Amino acid sequence: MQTATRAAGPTTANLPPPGSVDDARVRSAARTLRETGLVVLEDVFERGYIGALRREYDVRLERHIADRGGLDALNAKTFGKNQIGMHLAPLIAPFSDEQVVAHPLAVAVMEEALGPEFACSFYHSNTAYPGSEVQPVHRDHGPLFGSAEMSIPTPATHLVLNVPLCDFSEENGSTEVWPGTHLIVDRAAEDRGDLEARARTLPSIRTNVRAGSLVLRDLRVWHRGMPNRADYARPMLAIVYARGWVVQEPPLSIPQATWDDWSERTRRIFRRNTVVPAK
Ligand SMILES: O=C(O)CCC(=O)C(=O)O
Repeated sequence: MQTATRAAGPTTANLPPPGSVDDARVRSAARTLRETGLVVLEDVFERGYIGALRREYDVRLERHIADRGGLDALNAKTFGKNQIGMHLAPLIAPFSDEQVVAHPLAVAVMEEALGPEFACSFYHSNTAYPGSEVQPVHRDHGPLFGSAEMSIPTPATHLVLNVPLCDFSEENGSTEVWPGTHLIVDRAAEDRGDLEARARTLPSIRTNVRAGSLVLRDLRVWHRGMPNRADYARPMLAIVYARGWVVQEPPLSIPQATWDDWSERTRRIFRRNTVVPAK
């Protein structure tokens, strides 16, 4: 049996100096993220790069569906009809590319939002498959404390980095989000289950973004997957980063070859995970 070792974290001193990104863009993006709960970083990748990721993703997705007995069988386990959540394990190229998991612009914004010690232990994806239906309004993480203890919002603790793998539109099921809802602390325990009704009284937007953009979202933001009426799937990578003191379990298994390919800076972000020998 192969053994797994916990990845040793490089020290902060090993991080490359900042400066490769536009500081004004970072500050502006971090402010938007803080105030609205999400920010779109446009035109980060060439379309051809996303196209190549997409082709690899489609192979994994079709295998994922087939391995689970087809779409109908899989639907018994999905959150909404044809709304497919899939982990990207094993974490190998092209999904492990540092440009994806530790893009300098996204890293700089996350450092502003989560502090320099932020870490990642969750790598997932969401696909609105053709024929998908609307999901219930939900948040991926609630306020850190209930209102009995604290009725004011805390700064962000968890962010998801979404990497759209095609142009997102209302036709193909771009996510619906409620900006500003990351700052809502429920007044009563019973409010927690009633987001659907509450959301109807609040303004929402759709994440109609071009392929090549990144979307950073506070996990507390209310949102839902939407119907895909196109004849092709609408996938996005969903990588979660959290403040350094947050424990995200279970850790990811990172193949040794992936770990060896990464810079010290990327290893530091993924330091909480388990490096496993190649099979
Ligand atoms: O795919 C989307 O647009 C959102 C999916 C989602 O929020 C979920 O599955 O929890």
